[in-house]
Amino acid sequence: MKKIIIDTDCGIDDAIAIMMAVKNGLDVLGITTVSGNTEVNQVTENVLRVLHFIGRDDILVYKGAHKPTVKNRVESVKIHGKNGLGDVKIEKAKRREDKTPAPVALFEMAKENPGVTVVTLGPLTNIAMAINLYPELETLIGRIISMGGALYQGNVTRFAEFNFFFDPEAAQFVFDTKIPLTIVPWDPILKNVILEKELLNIVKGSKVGEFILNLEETPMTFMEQFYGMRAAVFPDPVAMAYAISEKVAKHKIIGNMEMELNKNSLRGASILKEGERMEIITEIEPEEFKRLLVNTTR
Ligand SMILES: [Ca+2]
Repeated sequence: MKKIIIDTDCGIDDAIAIMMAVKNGLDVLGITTVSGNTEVNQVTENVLRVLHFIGRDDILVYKGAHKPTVKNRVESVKIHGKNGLGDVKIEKAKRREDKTPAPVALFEMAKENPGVTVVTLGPLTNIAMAINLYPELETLIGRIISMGGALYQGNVTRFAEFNFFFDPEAAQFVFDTKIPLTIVPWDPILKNVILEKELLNIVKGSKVGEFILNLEETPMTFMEQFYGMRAAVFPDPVAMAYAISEKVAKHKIIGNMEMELNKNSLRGASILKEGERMEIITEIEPEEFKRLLVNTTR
């Protein structure tokens, strides 16, 4: 079983990604939480509840950063609702998070499992902080698979995608390390939507499936308003799907990304540059993604 650590700002699509990891047989060593889609205390609560829902109260959860590295004006993302899960209700877990802070836990898990893959579903605040505290992480982490960035079109500003926009300094900090890096940007995700009609078929007759459908209700309304179609969009699950099966990437390029850190209208944009620093997924294989989503509902 492939070992992974998940770092998440658990909103709607993070919840689906976490369930996807577990249901497709990844060995989830632990989950670290970070502010992003919602505030870190709520994020932690959401992760505990999602794990409880799928009967995995054994996976330890570690709370991480409350704020981005540099104070940054970020509008709250209405799409994720008051509780970060589109206000979908889910039973409270009977346990709390572990007392170890996320960056420390990241180091300890990587030390015990050198070569481990870290899948990041939120801003990179915890990861940057952990590497800053424990530079050995540069050789202990085998790969980071990160949902973040936009090549041509953002989802927060015209140019910037939410995760990297929320903490661009942390993203740049991670880019500047030697850890092998796979970026799953917003652009191919927006082309990999599943129409409501098809989603209904995929999730039919399953408790997890029904939960996925309820979670996707708000994003589908958002998609309808902005793109004129009721369709579900899966940013974090696509990154997780790639951790499960590389076939999910139909096309990827080798290149570099640099974060715009200046306080101008481009702040938080990820600028594509020539180089060999990272692999960037540019096209998704829809059938492979759907196969893993179907497994998630079983
Ligand atoms: Ca997320």
